Amino acid sequence: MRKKMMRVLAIAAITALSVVPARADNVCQSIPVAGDACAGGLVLSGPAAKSVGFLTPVVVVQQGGPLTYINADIEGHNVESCHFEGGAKVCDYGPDTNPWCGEPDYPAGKCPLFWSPVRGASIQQVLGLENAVPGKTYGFYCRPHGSAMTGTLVVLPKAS
Ligand SMILES: [Cu+2]
Repeated sequence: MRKKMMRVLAIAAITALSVVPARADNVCQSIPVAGDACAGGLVLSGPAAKSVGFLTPVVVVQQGGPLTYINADIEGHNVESCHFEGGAKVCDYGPDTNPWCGEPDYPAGKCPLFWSPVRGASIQQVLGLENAVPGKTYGFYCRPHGSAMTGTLVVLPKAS
């Protein structure tokens, strides 16, 4: 009985994992996003994201973007270039000249390399990817929810 239940749970887990990317694609196709926002990478979060995390834990993007963040949750979330190592917050920082830099959130030298605003249910562009290094992998998180919402961003060279 227990073995059978474990098998059912394993199948459910595998099914859930294989459904997530397809669902992200479907969301992108079904929402009328202006321009070529969906041509690039897509980060997606849904209801109760502060408990379940991002629905797209690994995202691939070209250097420079575009990277679109679709938040389908009522609560505000964002995408920012910080992650956790051994419980400590580690951030990748960019130039202080970006529009989101400055006090009180991002003092000089501590401005995230890439960033999107914290917004409830919305479609946002993640900015700053022109400063991302091709071939590098970055961790990201949601600023309000920290380690409860994290993901990995793989940056590919710009297609020529
Ligand atoms: Cu969040």
